[in-house]
Amino acid sequence: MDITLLVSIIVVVALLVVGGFFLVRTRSSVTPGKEETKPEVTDTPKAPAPEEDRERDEGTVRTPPAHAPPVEETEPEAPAAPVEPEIETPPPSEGRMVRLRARLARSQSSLGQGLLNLLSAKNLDEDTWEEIEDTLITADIGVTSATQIVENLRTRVKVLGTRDTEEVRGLLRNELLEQIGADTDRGVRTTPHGDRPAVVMVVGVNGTGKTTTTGKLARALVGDGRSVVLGAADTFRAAAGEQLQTWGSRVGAPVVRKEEGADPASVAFDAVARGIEDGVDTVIIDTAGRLHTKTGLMDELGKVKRVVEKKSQVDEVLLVLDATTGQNGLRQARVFAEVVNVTGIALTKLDGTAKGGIIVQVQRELGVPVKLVGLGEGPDDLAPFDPEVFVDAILG
Ligand SMILES: Nc1nc2c(ncn2[C@@H]2O[C@H](COP(=O)(O)OP(=O)(O)O)[C@@H](O)[C@H]2O)c(=O)[nH]1
Ligand SMILES: [Mg+2]
Repeated sequence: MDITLLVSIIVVVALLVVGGFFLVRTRSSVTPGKEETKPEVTDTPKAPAPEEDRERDEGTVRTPPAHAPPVEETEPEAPAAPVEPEIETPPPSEGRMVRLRARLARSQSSLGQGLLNLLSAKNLDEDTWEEIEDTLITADIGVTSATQIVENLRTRVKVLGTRDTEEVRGLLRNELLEQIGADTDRGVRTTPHGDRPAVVMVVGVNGTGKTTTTGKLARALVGDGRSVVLGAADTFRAAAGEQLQTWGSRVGAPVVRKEEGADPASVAFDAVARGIEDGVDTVIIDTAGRLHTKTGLMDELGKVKRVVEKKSQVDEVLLVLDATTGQNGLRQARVFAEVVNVTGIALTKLDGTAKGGIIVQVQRELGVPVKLVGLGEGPDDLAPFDPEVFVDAILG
C-alpha cells in the first residue's frame, strides 16, 4: 500500500515538473517580437528604381495597406548630427584602361580566340572565311565592317603566303586597329576657356548609364586635379538628382539641382552660371533620357543646349550607349544623334558583353569616336578609350 502511495506521489510530482516546463516553453515562444507580426513601417517609401518613370511614381500613393495593423506612435528620433561627408581622392584617368584590361579580356577574348583559330587554319577555304565574317558579325562589328575586314585579310594572307601564329595575330591586330581608328582624337573636351568652364552635356536613353557616367567622369576629372560642377538636369525623377548628388558629394563637386519637374534647361543654365561664378574647370550636365516621343525629346534637349549656350559654349555632347543592347541601342543612338550634335560616345557595360565590336559599328554609323568606356559598376570603372589596349585584350 505504502509503495503504491509513494509511486503515486512520484508520478504526480513528475507530471507537475514536466507540465511546468511545457508551460514555460509555450509562454516564451509567444513573447512579442519573435513570431508576432511586427507593425509595418509605412513611412519610409522605397527609393524608386532608376529606370522607373515618374508616371509610374505618380500612381504610387503611399498610404498604409488596409490590412496593416495600426502603426505604433513612436517618439520622433532626434536628427543625427550632420556627418561631414568624407571627400575621396579618386585615381587619375591615365592608365585606367590598362588597369581595367582584365574586365575586357574576360568578355572579349572568346572573339579573339575564335578569330585567331580560324585564321590559323592550314587551308583557308571559302567556308573558313565565311566563318570569320560570321564571327565578326556576331560580335556586333556590323556587316559592312566585317566584309571589309575579311576582304583586307584575304588580300594580306595571299601576299604573305604562309602564315605563322604571330603573323596572323599581327595581321588581325592591324586590321582591327584600322577599323577602330588608332589615330582618332578621343580627348573629352573638358578644358576651360579663359574664365569660362568647359561644358559637357551627357545624353542618352534611360538606363544606359548617363548619371553613373556623369559621376564617374566627375571623379576622373577631380582625380586629374580639375574642379567640377554637376548639373542635375534630369528633373523627371527626384531620384536622379539624389543619385547625382551622391556622386558629387563623394568628391566635393557641387551639384546644382531643382525640385522634381523643374525645367531641365533652367537647371543646366544655373549649373553653368554656378560654374562660371565658382571659376571651375568643367560643368557636366546630366540629362533625362525618355524616348516617349522623339519630338518631345528633341524639344527638351535642344532647349537645354540653346539655353546653356546663352552662358557658354557646349564643348562636348557625350552620348551614352549601353554596349549590351546591340542593334536596339544603336537605333536609339541614331535618334539622339539627329537631335543634338553628338561629339563623342561613352560606351558603358563593356564589361558585361562579348560584343565589343559595337565600337566599330557605332563609330561608323554615327561618325563620332568612342571616347570613354564603362568597364564596371565601381566608381572608378570608367576609362578613356584606348584602341590598342582594347585590341590587345581581344587578342589575348
Ligand atoms: N556593369 C556595368 N554597369 C554599369 C556601367 N555603367 C552603368 N552601369 C549600371 O547601369 C545602371 C543604370 O545607370 P544610370 O546611370 O542610372 O543610367 P541612366 O538612367 O542613363 O542615368 C546602374 O545600375 C549602373 O550601375 C558599366 O560600365 N558597367
Ligand atoms: Mg540618370
